[in-house]
Amino acid sequence: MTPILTAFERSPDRGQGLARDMRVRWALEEAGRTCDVRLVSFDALKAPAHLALSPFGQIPTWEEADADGRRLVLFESGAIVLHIAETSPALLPADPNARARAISWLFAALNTLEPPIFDRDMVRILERDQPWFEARLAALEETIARRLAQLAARLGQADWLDGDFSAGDLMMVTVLRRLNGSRLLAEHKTLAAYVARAEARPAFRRAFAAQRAVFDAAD
Ligand code: GTB
Repeated sequence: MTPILTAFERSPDRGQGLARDMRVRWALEEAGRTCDVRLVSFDALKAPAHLALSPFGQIPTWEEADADGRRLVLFESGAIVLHIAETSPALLPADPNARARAISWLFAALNTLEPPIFDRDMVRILERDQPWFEARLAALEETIARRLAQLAARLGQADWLDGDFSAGDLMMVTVLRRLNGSRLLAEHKTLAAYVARAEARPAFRRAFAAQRAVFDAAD
């Protein structure tokens, strides 16, 4: 069975590659693997068939069969990327300590950077008319600025966060891309260059083009 990834039938990001199937598509490209993509409408996300895959009614999900034909269903983009990375030296180093550090960066991207960065976008889209809008946005941007300064300090002049490119960098860049074009990212030239370096990878470009083609076909 070819693995199946679910993605938005019509992504609200209009093909910018910000939906969370993008990180799975990119990981697959880095690993030299393919999958089938099943597109899901917003209504179908909350229907029983999709809820059986994703308890929260979200994309992405992942279905595959192992060598014994047992079916594996995964949800949560971090778990899916880690699952793919575990079988690919292009995404996780063989050395156990380096591997554990790369996984730390993957979790840092998801748990420490992504919440305020994602919330900033959601507040700007959904809460602009609320009386708390300015204060909430300022608080989120202060948190993001602090985290970016800390991340930039650790990256220094290196190309990647810990040695070779890894799933940790992949996840971090998918999160930082939400800040492309913002003052928050531009203030850290090394981080902006880090994102651009990752976006120039052939695997990223192929994954980006594939998700973009979905949006263009639906437009
Ligand atoms: N923690 C989960 C993961 O990492 O997999 C979060 C998954 C998630 O938030 N999925 C979103 C979803 O299915 C799509 S990617 N949302 C539907 C729902 O919850 O009902 C997030 C996203 C949201 C909005 C935009 N946008 O507006 O551009 C882009 C991406």
